[in-house]
Amino acid sequence: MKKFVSHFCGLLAFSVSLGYGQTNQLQLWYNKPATVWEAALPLGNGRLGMMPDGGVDTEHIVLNDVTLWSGSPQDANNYQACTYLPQIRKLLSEGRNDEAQVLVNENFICKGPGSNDGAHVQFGCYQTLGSLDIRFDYGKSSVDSSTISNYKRVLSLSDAIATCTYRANGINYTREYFTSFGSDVSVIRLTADRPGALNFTIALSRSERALVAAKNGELVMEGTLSSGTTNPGMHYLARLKPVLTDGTLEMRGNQLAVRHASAVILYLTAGTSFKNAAFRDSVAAKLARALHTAYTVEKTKHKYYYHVLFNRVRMAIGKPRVITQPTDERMVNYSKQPGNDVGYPVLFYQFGRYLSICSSRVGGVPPNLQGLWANQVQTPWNGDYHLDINVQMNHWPVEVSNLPELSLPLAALVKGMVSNGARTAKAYYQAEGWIAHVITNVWGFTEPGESASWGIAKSGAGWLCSNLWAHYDFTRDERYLADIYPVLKGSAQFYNSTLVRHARTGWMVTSPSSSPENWFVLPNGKTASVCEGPTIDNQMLRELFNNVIAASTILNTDAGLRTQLQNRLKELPPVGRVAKDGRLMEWLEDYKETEEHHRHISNLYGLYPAPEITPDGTPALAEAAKKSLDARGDDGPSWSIAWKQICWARLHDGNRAYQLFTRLIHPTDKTGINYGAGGGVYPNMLSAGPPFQIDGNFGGEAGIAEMLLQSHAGYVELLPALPDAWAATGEVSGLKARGNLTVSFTWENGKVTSYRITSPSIQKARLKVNGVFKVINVQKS
Ligand code: FUC
Repeated sequence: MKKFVSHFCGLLAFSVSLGYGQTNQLQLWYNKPATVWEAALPLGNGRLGMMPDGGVDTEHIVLNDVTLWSGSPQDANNYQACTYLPQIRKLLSEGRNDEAQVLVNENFICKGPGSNDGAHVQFGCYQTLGSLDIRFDYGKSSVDSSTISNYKRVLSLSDAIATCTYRANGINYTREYFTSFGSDVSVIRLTADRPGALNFTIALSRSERALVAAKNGELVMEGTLSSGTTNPGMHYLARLKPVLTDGTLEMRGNQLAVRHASAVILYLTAGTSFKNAAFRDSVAAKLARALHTAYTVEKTKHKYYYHVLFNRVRMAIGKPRVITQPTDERMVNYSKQPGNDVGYPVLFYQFGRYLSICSSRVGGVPPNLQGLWANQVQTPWNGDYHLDINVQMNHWPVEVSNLPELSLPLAALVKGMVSNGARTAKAYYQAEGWIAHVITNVWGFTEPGESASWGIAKSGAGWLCSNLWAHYDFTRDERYLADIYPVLKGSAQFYNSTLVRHARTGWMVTSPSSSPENWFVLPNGKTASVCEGPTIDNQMLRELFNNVIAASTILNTDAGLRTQLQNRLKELPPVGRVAKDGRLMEWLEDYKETEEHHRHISNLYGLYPAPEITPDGTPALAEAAKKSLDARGDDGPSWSIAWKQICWARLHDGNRAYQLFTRLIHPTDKTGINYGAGGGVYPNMLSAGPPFQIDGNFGGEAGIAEMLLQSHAGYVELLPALPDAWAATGEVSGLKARGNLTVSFTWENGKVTSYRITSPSIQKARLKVNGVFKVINVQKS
């Protein structure tokens, strides 16, 4: 048992006794192969991904490269749009939103098809790299999953390694898979315990735009995606090289055949021309490096680099126990009786951390709607970056879960949007700064989407800045702040220079805008979504302006802008406004929404992620937020359920947050798009919109962290929303709080029993523990 005791700091000395070494806590495991993609196990090294299904006669492995996008950079700005702006604004100020909406649709959206059918247009689409299929030949006695024994397929979150083992015809077969954080290659090692018993063919394929050839004992697959124009799009290359201990390797057409081997290692790597003209050389170099590294060394390197990130946080709820049920059965049992398995939320939490590490890396692109795991050419919503919650939610857990460097790919993406966003600001608003609307891609798209109903929402850019600020707020890294400051400043400048005075109230508001994807009924009975100053914009603006004021003060720059923003803050609509029915208003007017249970809860932006509504600071608004949540209901896609979970955590209602979490992770097999009720997780624990969308995993993970630790209200609070089901006993170590604090604590019967807070800098911290406020001297780490 691992045990360490820190210096005394309040209450009892902090000690951790997480029994991970002895149990199989951090594993997903199954006693049968995956028969659907949503049961296959996701592996990734932040760039390459693979999802093996563990098949017995044929192993089907979906392959990914996180940079593989069709499309190309474009200018879809409508430079005439700004001439319609006065008219659109006038109609809105007169309450003729439905007419304004028609005008927006005609003249104020992007040019061309936008994101519709992304794989065939310039917007583009994140795409699967293809598949690796291994077809086994077991000799005369045919074998399939019904005639084998001892089948087990495992994903170890502790090591980011998957295995598959079974016994057939008296022979034990094993496969071990990892996408190496060492040489940046995917590795699959196959063995049989009877010499020469491995016989299989290997094929690479892709449903379009692929040339596959077997040459020099390798498989090579390459192609060029559509750019959406007559020019060629992104190039890609995948190379697979088997290394045999014995037996023979033959080339058969465009496949390889392994005969009579006892152990074979497949090395596969891939690359794309995305920001890398020399990608063929990189692929060759990575493959060569892996081939010159002993397997055990490669595996050790892989684990080492993974552990550096993964091992920072430990968590246990209840006493660790040996898990006897396969994960798919465990999920079903959990959803029936969650109280019986308090370890399952920890598995879900750590799975989220695993998914962050596997789907993004410093220097790369952020996780998209499916992280980096996609099995289609035309992925749902183009597997893009949605800015009205999804890509931001993908990053909600990374700071608190002590993976701060995984915020940086998002910061890089946003920096890359600024120049196009400045063109969009000019084309539509004749404005300073930069703006992006609801969707973006790796090509820097910032124009409004192709339909007014969703594409004109204005909160996306400011919301991205909220994520960028969070990395500073958690780490207090001033070099990083200086680096992203121009992005925050440009965003504030855009909004500040485009606000208009609201006729009835005199407040300064955005126009035109919308509350993401939601519609309302006008007094004339017509419906619209386009409006002035939706609540989310006002909450986001206050957060952004305050952050820019703070940043410019820290960096000692732009005093003039600071004063302007300080004055502007006084002219924004108030923090929140309560409607006649007690709910927090979503729009400036007390409109009724057309869809009572709409999935977005954008009027609660000020509750989470922004810190302006708190039970202690704004109790009346917190009550209104509760009413809003109750009225919207608990259902929705996983990301929506996760957002509600985290909102209840901020409202300090642990039991309600827990109820939402339990709903979020109910087992599902539904894969057809459902915007309304849905949610759930697939057998492989990836979350369902449906279809598979990774934001529910990250949102649920962030929700668990928020139930245990909060630091947004000017102090660190331990166990702010602990549900009764987790109260008995638990411990966490290595979570992060704002101010570059590392926080560890234990609890029993709902009370914190020991804690330790450290930081690299000498500082004091305000702490709320067991309901008592105190100021502590933080220990130097
Ligand atoms: C937003 C959501 C949808 C879906 C899509 C990718 O538009 O409203 O539910 O998650 O993003």
